[in-house]
Amino acid sequence: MTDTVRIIGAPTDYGANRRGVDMGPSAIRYGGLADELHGAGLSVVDDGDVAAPPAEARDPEAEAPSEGNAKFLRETRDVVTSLADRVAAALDDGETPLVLGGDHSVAIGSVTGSARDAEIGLVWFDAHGDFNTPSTSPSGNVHGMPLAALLGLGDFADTPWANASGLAEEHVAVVGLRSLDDAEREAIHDSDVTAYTMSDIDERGIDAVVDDALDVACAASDGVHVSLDLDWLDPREAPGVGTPVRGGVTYREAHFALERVAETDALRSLELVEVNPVLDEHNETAALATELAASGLGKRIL
Ligand code: B3U
Ligand code: MN
Ligand code: MN
Repeated sequence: MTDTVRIIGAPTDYGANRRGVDMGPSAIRYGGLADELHGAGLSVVDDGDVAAPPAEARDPEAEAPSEGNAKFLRETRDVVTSLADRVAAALDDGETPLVLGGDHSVAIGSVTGSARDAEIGLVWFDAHGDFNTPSTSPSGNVHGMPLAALLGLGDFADTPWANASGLAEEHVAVVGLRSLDDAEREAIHDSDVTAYTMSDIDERGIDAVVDDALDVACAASDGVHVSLDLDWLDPREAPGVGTPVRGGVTYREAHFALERVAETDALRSLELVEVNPVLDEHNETAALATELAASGLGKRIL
């Protein structure tokens, strides 16, 4: 990665089941992001936010892409399309994009932008698989679908804006799973994505699992995008997320994992998603997100 980080906010909650993640970028900035990154010896440029009109502003008459029961797909398409351009522009300018969500649907834009004219790997730290498609989703929330979208699965096979990344399943690793819908479980089994559950972490330790996940992603020739859903952590450490699931990784395990990411020297782009300040306690989840970003971007204690 490069020494200059370009922060890009994507303040959406279209894909979430609860309101509030659209304030994530502000909360993470307010939580001390620039200071943390400066402390890690990095230069920081803040590119502001992509335009994401509040859900209330949508025109119910406007024609929506017809993709099963997926909610706010048109709004999601508009945001991820401009986000992809911003991420690609940062990389073109020799900077490392740091995307702040927003719900996890924004990853469709971040990964597509990062993968433009490049072969990238992807590490997805999450309690959930995010492997639903509009037809399998029990909720219709697009934040449960971004990985399936990026891989062009199911209904997404004909959705060019959602699977423009050319991402290969063999270069994708998902880490920390503990909440999957039946159809997601099947789809993950049928794919060439490598998936690690919390049981794998319990059994083998965070170091072995993260090293294996990074090996999978680093097999791609042009670097790795890391997508960090804050619900990967246990809700005791990260209460301010939309869909908390008990039994997640600890504060120490999360830092260790991000430090390992930095050690590979393969990080191409990073994103932090699903911080919900409405549900947070004293902005602690947002502050934790800033710390983890610094670890992933190379902060060293000694
Ligand atoms: N799998 C469920 C729940 C969910 C996925 N991602 C989050 N929640 N954050 C769904 O709605 O697809
Ligand atoms: Mn997610
Ligand atoms: Mn999640």
